[in-house]
Amino acid sequence: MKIYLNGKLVDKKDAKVSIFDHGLLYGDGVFEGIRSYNCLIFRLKDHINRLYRSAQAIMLDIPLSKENMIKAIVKTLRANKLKDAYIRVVVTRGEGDLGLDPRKCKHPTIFIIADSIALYPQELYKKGLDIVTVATRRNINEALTPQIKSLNYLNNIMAKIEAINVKSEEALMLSYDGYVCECTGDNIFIVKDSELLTPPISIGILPGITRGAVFDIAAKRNINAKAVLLTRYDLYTADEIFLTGTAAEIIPVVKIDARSINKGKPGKVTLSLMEEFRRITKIDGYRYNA
Ligand code: PXG
Repeated sequence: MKIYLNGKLVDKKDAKVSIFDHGLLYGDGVFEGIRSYNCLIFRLKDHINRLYRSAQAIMLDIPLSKENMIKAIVKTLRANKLKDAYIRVVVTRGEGDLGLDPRKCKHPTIFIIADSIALYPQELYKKGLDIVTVATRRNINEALTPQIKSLNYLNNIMAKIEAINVKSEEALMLSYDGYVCECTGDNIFIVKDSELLTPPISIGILPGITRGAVFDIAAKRNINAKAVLLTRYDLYTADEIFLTGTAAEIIPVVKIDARSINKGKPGKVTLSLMEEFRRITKIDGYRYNA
C-alpha cells in the first residue's frame, strides 16, 4: 500500500510521523473521510471545502492549494489502483515541541490513506440498527464546535464505548440541554408524516456531506426536508429513523432505547432513499482513472 505523506508516495511501512507531531500530542489537526465508487469520488468538492474550513477555523494553513490536494488524492488512488476506496485525508499542525504553542510547528503534516472499504455487514442494512441514547453529551459549539472535523474524537469515542458496553450498535448523543444531535460518526434523520426532519447545524453537529445529499434527493423528489430541533419524544414517535454518513451511507434504525420504530422494520421512505443514494453514487462524482 502506498501512502501520500508530505508530497511523496511512500510504502505503508515507511509512512511514519514524529512522536512530536501535535496531531498525536494534542489532537491538533483536521481530517476528512471520503469515498470513491467505481472511479467516481463522491462529493469531492464538498469534502475539500469542509477540510479547508475546518483548518481555517483552527488557524491551520494547509500548504497545498485545493487543486493540488485533489491531485494528491487522485495520485494516491492511482498508486493503489483503487476504483472503490475509502480515502482518509489528515492535516496536522506538524512537528513541534512539548508545549501547546502551535507557532512552534513550522510545517503541517499532510497524509492521505486510500484503502479498500470495510463495509458494514450487508445484513445490518436489511435488518436496521439498534441504537441507544448515551449519557455523554455532544460538545457544545462554544467549546470545540462539532462543525470542525478535528482530530479530537474522544467525545465520540466515549459515547461509542457507552453503546458498546450495552451491546448496542451505535450511540446517539444529545446536546447539553437535551436536543438530539448526532451519532458518533453519522447524522440522524427521522421521517414523520412523510417529511424528513434532522437537527440543525446550530445545535452542534458535523455538517455531514451525506446529510446534504439527502436534502438534495428530497428536493428532487418533492419530499419536504427540514432542519429542526428534535427531542427524544420526536424519535420515539417517528415513523422511520435513519443515519447518514460517508462510511454507512444511509442506514435504517429500527430500535432506539429499546423502543421499536416502524414495528422494527426499515421503512419505505428510508429504503427508497437508500436506493436513490446508491444510484447517485454511480453517476455523480469526480472521475479519475485507477
Ligand atoms: N457526524 C460525525 C461526528 C462524523 O464523524 C458524520 C456525522 C457524517 O458526515 P459525512 O460527511 O461523512 O456524511 C461524520 C463522518 C469512520 C468514518 O471511519 C466516520 C465518518 C466519515 C467517514 C468514516 O467511522 N464520520
